[in-house]
Amino acid sequence: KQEEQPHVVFVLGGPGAGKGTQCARLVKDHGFVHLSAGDLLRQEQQRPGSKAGALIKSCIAEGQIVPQEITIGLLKTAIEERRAAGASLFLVDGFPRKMDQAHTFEEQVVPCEMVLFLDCPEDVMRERLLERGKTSGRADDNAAAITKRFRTFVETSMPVVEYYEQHGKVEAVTCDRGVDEVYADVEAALRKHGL
Ligand code: UP5
Ligand code: MG
Repeated sequence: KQEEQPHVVFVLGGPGAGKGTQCARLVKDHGFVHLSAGDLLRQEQQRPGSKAGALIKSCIAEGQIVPQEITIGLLKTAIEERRAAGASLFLVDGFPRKMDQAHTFEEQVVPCEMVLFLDCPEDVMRERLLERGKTSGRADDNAAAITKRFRTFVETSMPVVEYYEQHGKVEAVTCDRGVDEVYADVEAALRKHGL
């Protein structure tokens, strides 16, 4: 089973669109492994002795994208660990956020099978993030950081979605609806690609 390439789905969408929420359900029902690039970066930031901790912290607080070497290193390690344990279906959440990351990952790891694009209006995402910010403890769930995250998403990350759109790999799901309704369309989108 190790010879077989892993299947990777990129789960993209603006801050607060619901990437983590939808991925958690897919793990439960469909046996995917969920790797959130943001979660891996936050873990690395807190790891004692991490050389990248300070840089990760400042990038996240400013809504900037962490240099790809760091993020891809963390993703590669996580994928290798889970593959060694027999996993083959991966949801890579919140990555790639920039074109260079997309190319490097596909060269060094594996081409993605499809992109699940969670499409949500900014006012809905802002409201969700501000609400979550009351309890999340996330350094970037405040009005000022949210504005910066939105700008980075539109300017730098949407071109990645458009690139994959041109290659016929994108399934878009509208996300300003209840979690269950969104999830039904997410499942249908994956089914279309045999996943
Ligand atoms: N919620 C979810 N779905 C809902 C629904 N249908 N109806 C009502 N409420 C819904 O959801 C957000 C909130 O909304 C939650 O409270 C949820 O209950 C509710 P969640 O599922 O967490 O949304 P998600 O899209 O995962 O939002 P998140 O805040 O995680 O998105 P970001 O893309 O901003 O965060 P991420 O962790 O991916 O990245 C953070 C930062 O890390 C980036 O800004 C960047 O600085 C850095 N980063 C990199 O540099 N490189 C990377 O590759 C990745 C991250
Ligand atoms: Mg998330």
